[in-house]
Parts: sequence; structure tokens; C-alpha cells
Amino acid sequence: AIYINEPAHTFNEYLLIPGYTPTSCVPDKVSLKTPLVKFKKGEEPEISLNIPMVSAIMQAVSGEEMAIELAKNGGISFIYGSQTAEDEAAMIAKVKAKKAGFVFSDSNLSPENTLADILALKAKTGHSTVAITEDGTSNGKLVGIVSSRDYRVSRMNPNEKIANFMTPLAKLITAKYGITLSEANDIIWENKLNSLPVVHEDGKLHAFVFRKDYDSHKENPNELLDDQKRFIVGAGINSRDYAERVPKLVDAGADVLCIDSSEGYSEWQKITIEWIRKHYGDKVKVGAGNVVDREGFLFLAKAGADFIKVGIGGGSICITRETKGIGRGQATALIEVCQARDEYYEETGIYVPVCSDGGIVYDHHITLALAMGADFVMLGRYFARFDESPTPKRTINGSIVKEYWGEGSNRARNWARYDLGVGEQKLHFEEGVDSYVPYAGPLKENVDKTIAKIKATMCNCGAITIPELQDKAKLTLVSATSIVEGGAHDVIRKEKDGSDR
Ligand code: MZP
Repeated sequence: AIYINEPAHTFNEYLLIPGYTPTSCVPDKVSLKTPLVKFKKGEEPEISLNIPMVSAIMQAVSGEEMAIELAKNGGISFIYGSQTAEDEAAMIAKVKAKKAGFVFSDSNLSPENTLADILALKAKTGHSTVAITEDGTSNGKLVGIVSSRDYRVSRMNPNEKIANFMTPLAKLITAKYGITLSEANDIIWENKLNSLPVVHEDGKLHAFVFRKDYDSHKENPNELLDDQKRFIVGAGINSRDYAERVPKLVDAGADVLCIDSSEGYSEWQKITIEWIRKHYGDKVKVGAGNVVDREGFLFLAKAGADFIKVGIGGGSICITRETKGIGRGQATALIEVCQARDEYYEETGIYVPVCSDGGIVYDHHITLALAMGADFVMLGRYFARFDESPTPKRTINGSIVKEYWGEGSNRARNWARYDLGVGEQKLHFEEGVDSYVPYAGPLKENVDKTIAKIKATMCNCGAITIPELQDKAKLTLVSATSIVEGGAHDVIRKEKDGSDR
């Protein structure tokens, strides 16, 4: 046997020591852009993320609603593979059917409806914007729009007829399909509008462009507004039914696949990647994992993985270390794998992004993971708490919670994630638990706060990009007592909001 006598460490045992911060290093200047798939030296990756966060390949986390919202915010979801290939492909197709960039609503009301009807429609459909047409159909002449950002609406009597407050809205200019984003923005600014409806030549409403539209800010201003901009989405696959599953996911429009396995240093993964390369060449991107050491990384990199996930046993719902006695402290595993990734890059000129998967408890663990070399992190528990996760809210002992269960639990029955070739299509023993997590509200609110913390810490370290952070970061192991010192201590706290950390 080989003994590694140094203990493996977790994120909680590390802190960053701040570096010099020049005045030019402010959070607004920080870019969190990061590669999702491998690329050659001097080239750009085919897919990048605007934030280094992806949602876990889990039933309780990544459905289509999560995927759309996370993509809007710059990350990507991997739709869970522990469902039939048809169901998974249908989820992918739903995400791809949504147009990115411009807020669109096909829900129409006529001027005869009341403000209360608008609010009810918004609540029912989840649309932030409602189109008002002359006859209340999507083919009718557009006379205005009402957006939840519309300040007038909040001050009105709900029984007021739309017709009565339509006049200012009717003055909105309706732009023709085919104009560029920059032309749309000019019209918006010149006319002091909040938004601009865009219609097809056949008169059908096509899109709304908002003055403060987060997505349209990121668009190329010369881009035509109809363009086929879609949200990016990933999909989990396994090393059992890939020959049937992968074609369905690719046809549905999945941008990237990931082999979902609790232990990825195996011939099964190599066979799966080889099958994809044989049938699709490099066109279909596929991540692999999970590994926790240099050998595991090199094996999957040589097998052709587009990115590699690190982490065994650190997930919040995971009991793999207890049941099977395999795993490694997440920080130590990540540091070793990232060093192997850097050496591999030096030798081959191929950069294979590393994803730190599982075990993120505090927001600052994400920054630590990035500083240790991760290109992005995969989160389960974090995203399971949000409105957009696929599970309903419940009240337990007076607290609002959402359900969160492991893929290795009897509830998920994701036997393919754990199968070692027995192929009996059942879990022989559980490696995950079924649990609750505190409900934390909408994704955007939480992700914005997390990103603000990451950017602030990066500035403390004098870094405005992730590679710069990885280069400059000074990390220290901490003693158990200094962890205690790091929290509020020796005071009686008035209130403690566990979600804000
Ligand atoms: P966390 O963000 O909740 O700490 O961890 C999420 C990660 O745990 C997933 O991305 C996956 O790698 C892993 N996972 C999912 N199910 C199980 C299980 O049932 C598990 N053991 O370990």
C-alpha cells in the first residue's frame, strides 16, 4: 500500500491572505469569465461562462427553470440524467426554446381588461411583461405593454381598465423586426422609453428590449434582434446508456455533456468518451469525473475529456466516505489536480478546465476554490435552496425549506452513477441522504450577493481576473482555534441569519 501521511484538508481549513490592492482594482472591473471546455494555447475556449458557477447534475437541483435562470445570470446547469433520455431531452429542448437576450411575453390582454387582470396573468404565467393588443390576441395590433418594472402600475387602482391608462403606453414606438440592438437602444433613449416592443412583419409580437435589460447589455449591438440566441445548457450522461442517450440530448440542443459518476478514474469513462469522439468528433463537448488525484486527472485528460470534475465524498448529502471509505478532503484534492492540470498544459499546450464539485458551504469557499486553481465550481445544496430548483417549498417546524436529496439515495435511484459494471439497475446500498435545506428566495438575488463577495475578495487579493487570482493568491492553513476566532465570538448576537454567509 501507498501511505499519504499528510492529512487531506477541506476549504474551511484555509484562508486567503490579502495582497496589494491598487486603486484600479475595484469590483466593477473584475471579470469572472472562465473557460468551460478545453482549449489549445493561444486559442479561445469554444464555451466560456460569465460566472464560475454551475448547478449540480441532480434531480433536486437542475431542471429547466434552474437552467434558464442560471444561464441568464452567466452560469450553466447540467440537467439531471437520472430520468429517461426522452424526459431529459425534453428539458433540454425547453431551455433551448427560450430566447435569450430579450424579454418576451406571448400573454396578451385587450385594453378592456383591468389592471387586476394584468397582475393575475403575470402571477399565473410568471411573465414579467404583458402585451396589450387591440383585440387581446397575439395577432392583434399592439397598443402597449406593461412590465413589472413599470412604476405607474404599482400606483394604480387594480379595478382600473387598461384602456384608461393606455394612452401613455400607446405612445410607445413599436419597432420592426430586423432592426439591430443598437438601433433599438437609440429609439429607447431618444424617446425616453423604458422598453421597446419589436414585431414581426406579420404583426406578431416578437420581443421586448428593455433599457436596463441585463441580457441585452451583453449582446453585440450590431446583432439583429430575431437572431437565434439561446441559453446554454448542459446535460448529465452516464457510462451505461450513452449510445441511446447522447444522440437524443445532442438533437435537443445540449451545448455540453458531463459524465455523472461518483468515481471517474475508470475505463468506463474512457469508453464513453471514445464513443462520443467516434460518433461526433470534437463537436460534442463532454466533461468527466469525479477524480481526487493527479493520476485520475491525467487519465481523463488523456482520454479526451473537455473538463474534469474533482470531488469524492464532500457533497453535503454524500455519505460515500462513511459507506465505502473512499474520498479525499476537497481542498487537498483540488490543489493536487490543478497542479496536474497546469503541468499537463505546459507539456501539451492543452488547457483542461477543472471543476470543483461539492462541499461548498460558505460563499467564500468558492473564492478559495478558484484561488486553488478551479476554473468553476459545481453546487448542489446552494442552488437547491432557490425558487428555481424543481422541488416545492415546505414548512417544517415553522421554517420554510426545500427538499434536497442525493443522487445516491434510494429516492433518486441513480444506479448508473454508482454502477461498477454489475448492471443490475438498482442501488445495492445508499451513498446519499434525503434532506431539507433552508429556502433562500430567488436565484438572482443570491447569486448577485455571492458574486459581490467573490469580486470583493479578489480585489483584496489584487486580482481582477480568475487567472490573476490563481497566480497571486496567498493561502494559509488555519488552526481549529483560528476558525473559532474568525466567526463572531464572545458577544451575544442579536440575530443570526444563517443564509448570509
Ligand atoms: P453539495 O453542493 O450539495 O455539497 O454537493 C453536490 C455534489 O454532491 C454533486 O454535484 C455530486 O457530485 C455530489 N452528489 C450528488 N449526490 C450524491 C450522493 O447521493 C453526491 N452521494 O455525492
